[in-house]
Amino acid sequence: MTFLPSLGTSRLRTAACLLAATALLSLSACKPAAPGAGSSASAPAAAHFNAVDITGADYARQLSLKDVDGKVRTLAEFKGKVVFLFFGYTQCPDVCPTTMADLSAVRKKLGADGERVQGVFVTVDPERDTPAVLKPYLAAMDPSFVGLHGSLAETEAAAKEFKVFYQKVEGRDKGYTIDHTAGAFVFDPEGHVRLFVRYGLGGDAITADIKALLAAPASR
Ligand SMILES: [Cu+2]
Repeated sequence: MTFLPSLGTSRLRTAACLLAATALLSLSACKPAAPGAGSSASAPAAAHFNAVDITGADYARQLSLKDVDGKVRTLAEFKGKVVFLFFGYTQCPDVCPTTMADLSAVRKKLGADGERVQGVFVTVDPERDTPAVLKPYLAAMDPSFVGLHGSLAETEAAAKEFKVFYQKVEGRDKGYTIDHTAGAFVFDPEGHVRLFVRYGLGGDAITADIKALLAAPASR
């Protein structure tokens, strides 16, 4: 099962397309603007994205957790890059590996610009996803990805800040799976949260959105 966070719609009523997007039903109506096309390149508020535009959201603003080497990492240190942040767990059978593989492919597709895209993976299964488990998992996906790990309380707080849902589901035998929000948050190079990428959006759509964010002037 997949879940979407509440999208704070009252903060998003800036364009008809955004309203359609927040309904999460008619995303195909929101075609991306070709980067540089038209005469309104200086008006980032008018940009259309494939993902859900959550610019100005009053959540997903901060994060501070340790990486797999025990170093505290914050979003602020990634300024200048587009950050693609994802909550998941390494034993996830489908959503997490697919999402991370998509992002890895997007980075390759972007060529040199891919260096300016930072994947960040926050585990919602800190008990099993120890740094020793996270490190090789992410290295195999894409060595540039940063894996973050917190205590149970820290993980809960981080998920709350991002309105991310996650819940253990006990298996029939031993072990468990975790239902969790299947989507990623994208931050622009200024460090502002801009997009929520639904699971399954696809590499091409994500690439177009990230390109637009890399090319855009400061969001405010
Ligand atoms: Cu998953």
